[in-house]
Parts: sequence; C-alpha cells; structure tokens
Amino acid sequence: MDRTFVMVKPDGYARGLVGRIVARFEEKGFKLTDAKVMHLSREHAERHYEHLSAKPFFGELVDFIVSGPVFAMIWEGKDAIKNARALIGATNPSEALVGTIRGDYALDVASNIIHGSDSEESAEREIKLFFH
Ligand code: DAT
Ligand code: MG
Repeated sequence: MDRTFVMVKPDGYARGLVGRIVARFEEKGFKLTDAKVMHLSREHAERHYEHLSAKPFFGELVDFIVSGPVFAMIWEGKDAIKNARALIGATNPSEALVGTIRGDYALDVASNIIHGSDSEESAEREIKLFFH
C-alpha cells in the first residue's frame, strides 16, 4: 500500500481547518495511519524544505512554517502521493481548482494551508523526518 506525508500548515491549524481536511482525505478513501500536532523547530523546518533553500522566499517560508503548530499526518491508499496532491490542488491557490483544498480554503501562495509529498523519495524522507 502506498503512503504519503501530509501536513496542515500553521495557517490551516490556526483557522480550525484540521477536521475538515482530515474528513476530505477520509471521504476520498485514504486511511490515516499516524498523526500528531507539532511545533517545528527552525532546524526541522529548514531540513523539510532544504530542496528550496536557494529560493528567494526560503526565509519567509521557514518563518511561516515555525510560526505556530502544524498537524502532521501519514495517509495510506492507492497512488497515495498522486491522489493526495490532486486533493490538495495547485501550489498557488489562485491556480488551484475549486473543489481542491487549496482552491477552497486559501488565497495566497505564502499561506496555502497544506503540504503533501511530491514523490516517493520525498514521502519516505518526510515520513522519517516527522515520525522517526
Ligand atoms: P508544494 O507545496 O505545492 O509542493 P513547493 O514544494 O514548490 O510547492 O513549495 C513549497 C512551499 O513554498 C509552497 O507550498 C508555498 C511556498 N512557495 C512556493 N512558491 C512560492 C512563491 N513563489 N512565493 C512564496 N512562497 C512560495
Ligand atoms: Mg513540495
């Protein structure tokens, strides 16, 4: 069974969207196999986003992701990585289709409420980083 790592970011947690987001994954048919509320250290956040460290928005991204609690999850299901990304929607909420999580709940790329792994390698790496 495929699995993927998904995280409700500080904006989604602060806005009380955890329950609705969990419900969407369950309704799609995914199984939740682990989950926890965490407040990431800067070091943890920098490791999570290390592939983006050269981007001009990296500092802002790390500041944002450590700004409050997040809800980290492991979801299991067929083609979990691809199907979870489809539920989540495009990175920029302005381009995310209505009916996707970002399309329905977010406006700004810098606060797009949710993360989902984008490959098998990143899913395994992120699951280890958050649930070692
Ligand atoms: P995704 O989260 O869809 O996998 P990503 O891995 O390319 O997207 O980028 C990680 C996060 O970085 C993204 O969710 C929001 C932030 N980000 C991406 N592009 C950005 C930009 N142009 N300005 C500000 N933040 C950005
Ligand atoms: Mg990504």
